Amino acid sequence: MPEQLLSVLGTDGAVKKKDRPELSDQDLLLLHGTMVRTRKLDERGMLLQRQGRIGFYLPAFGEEAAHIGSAFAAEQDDVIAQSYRQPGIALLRGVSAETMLDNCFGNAEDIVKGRQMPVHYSFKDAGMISISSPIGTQIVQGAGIAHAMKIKRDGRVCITFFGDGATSSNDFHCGLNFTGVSDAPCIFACINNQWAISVPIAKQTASRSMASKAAAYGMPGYLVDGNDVLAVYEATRQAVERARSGFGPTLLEFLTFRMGPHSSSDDPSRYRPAELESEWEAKDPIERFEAFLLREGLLDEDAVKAIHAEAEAEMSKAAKASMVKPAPSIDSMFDDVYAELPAHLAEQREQLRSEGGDHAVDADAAFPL
Ligand SMILES: Cc1ncc(C[n+]2csc(CCOP(=O)(O)OP(=O)(O)O)c2C)c(N)n1
Ligand SMILES: [Mg+2]
Repeated sequence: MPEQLLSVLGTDGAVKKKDRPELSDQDLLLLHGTMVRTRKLDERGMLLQRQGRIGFYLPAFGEEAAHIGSAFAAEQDDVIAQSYRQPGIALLRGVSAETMLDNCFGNAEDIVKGRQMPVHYSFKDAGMISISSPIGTQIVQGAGIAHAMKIKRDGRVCITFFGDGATSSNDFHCGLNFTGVSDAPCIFACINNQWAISVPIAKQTASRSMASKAAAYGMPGYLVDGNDVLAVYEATRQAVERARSGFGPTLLEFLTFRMGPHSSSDDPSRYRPAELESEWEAKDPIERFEAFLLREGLLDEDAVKAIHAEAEAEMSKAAKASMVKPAPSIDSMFDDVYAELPAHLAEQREQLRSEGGDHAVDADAAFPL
């Protein structure tokens, strides 16, 4: 029944023994550590934008359980087709905060040489697709990736993450319809944070839930408490097992709340009441998981404080390292497009070099947004 909200953790962190997923203490601490590091990375990213050091940032405040808990149920060689609001997956998969911030600065060590927007990461080596800004494109990319996995019978699965707003896109229909028919190993993970910039969920759909849409595509759908990292993990684990065993796709809806602005360019106080924000702040997924870890005796108050301080120091160090790196060389814009540079571009490159190359660029010019 999709309308039943699946949860494991009570708001006080208590968990019924029978519902507890099989995770080792080490796993539980890794999940918690990654959630805290993600929160601190986002705080640092917003700070860097407010300081005018980067042009744009987009945080995932409040959505740490929904994406990190879910990605934790996949193996490292499974593929993630994500949107711009799941930064914790890269951290979970071993990408360093410095590498992520190199993208935000668009500096010389940025993997994509400053050609992408900030927070639009490209971490192929971590099994993650390059993030696109147009809403929903990763849903069809995920469906296609899973279809290829099915043809190759390589035993892998793909999880695609998208927001509630993306369920109104053509790509949502194409991706789910196609996969409902192909039975490819794709998990459709809708992070319902109840807002698509300023559009509330009530104006997004007249459906009872996003999970209920699964019925139309011939796949199971489950509504999961997205602020409950253990429920998110367990629901995804079961969907991954189902997909890997050849039984096809699942639609998961993680109900959560975007605790921060849509991005550094947004001011949510203009369109949503402060009381709603405080209501959801009280349901903070990190605090809820910490209540569980304290109850279980896996952490005490001092250890929690130390984990937060360590994550903050990590992000500060990463930011300091990224911000002093030079911009990509201007020559690099001629790279990667043609195997052999056509004559007219070679000529333009020569002209640029003769005009001073990198020195012709004002590195202090305002960010063009
Ligand atoms: C095709 C398309 N239309 C509109 C936009 C502008 N836009 C950027 S983010 C966004 C909201 C998306 O909301 P949701 O899918 O709920 O994801 P969230 O930002 O809440 O994580 C919109 C409309 C876009 N990027 N692409
Ligand atoms: Mg949303």
